[in-house]
Amino acid sequence: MTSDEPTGISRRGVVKAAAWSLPVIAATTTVPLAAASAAPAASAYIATTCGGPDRLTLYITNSGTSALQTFVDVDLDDDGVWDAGDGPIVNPGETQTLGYGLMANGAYRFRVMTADAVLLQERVVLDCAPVGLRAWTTSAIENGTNPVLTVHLQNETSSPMQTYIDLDWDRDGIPDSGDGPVLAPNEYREVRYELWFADFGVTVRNDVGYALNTTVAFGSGA
Ligand SMILES: [Ca+2]
Ligand SMILES: [Ca+2]
Repeated sequence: MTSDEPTGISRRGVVKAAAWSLPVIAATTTVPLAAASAAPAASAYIATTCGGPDRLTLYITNSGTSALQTFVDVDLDDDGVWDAGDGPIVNPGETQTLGYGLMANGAYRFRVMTADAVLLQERVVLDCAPVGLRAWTTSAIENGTNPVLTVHLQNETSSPMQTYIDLDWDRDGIPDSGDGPVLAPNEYREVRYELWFADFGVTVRNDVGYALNTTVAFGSGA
């Protein structure tokens, strides 16, 4: 993995599922740790989508009548020690969706709690087939003022490949412009964009799934 590829665990709050994202409920075992207590007015589950921009998505639903502070713990390296944790406040009747990006294959543990109940504790094993496409970005300010983004594409298969590069200017999860070349077998290609936006999302995919899902910021240094 190069430094330009997404680290995968930068959690994003995904507001809307993209049209191509078809969640499949992970085939893992959920331990009902809170079974003995009163049924919590909330629930949580994890869906996996190998071909989507978020390979792991956590859904937390508050079916109660008051806002609920939740706590989300994630064990990234499956060593039994929680590595990251926070959690949203979920309003009554609301489902919060937390996307976890292009996670690498492997095992991840999640725990979702409220102040007095464990809603979910689950170990998810991700085993996604390779998409055959590697993509990364580089950026530069040319001539002192012109921001230029270069999207690098590498077809890692021996077949022609249609690619899709989507740019999301306002980072609302909905692509605002898109194109993408057809790569010859094993072709490496650079696609150049001269840009005037400071902060935007970039996704690259083929017909199998996503190779890149990241954000790019051209900072002023301030
Ligand atoms: Ca850990
Ligand atoms: Ca958009």
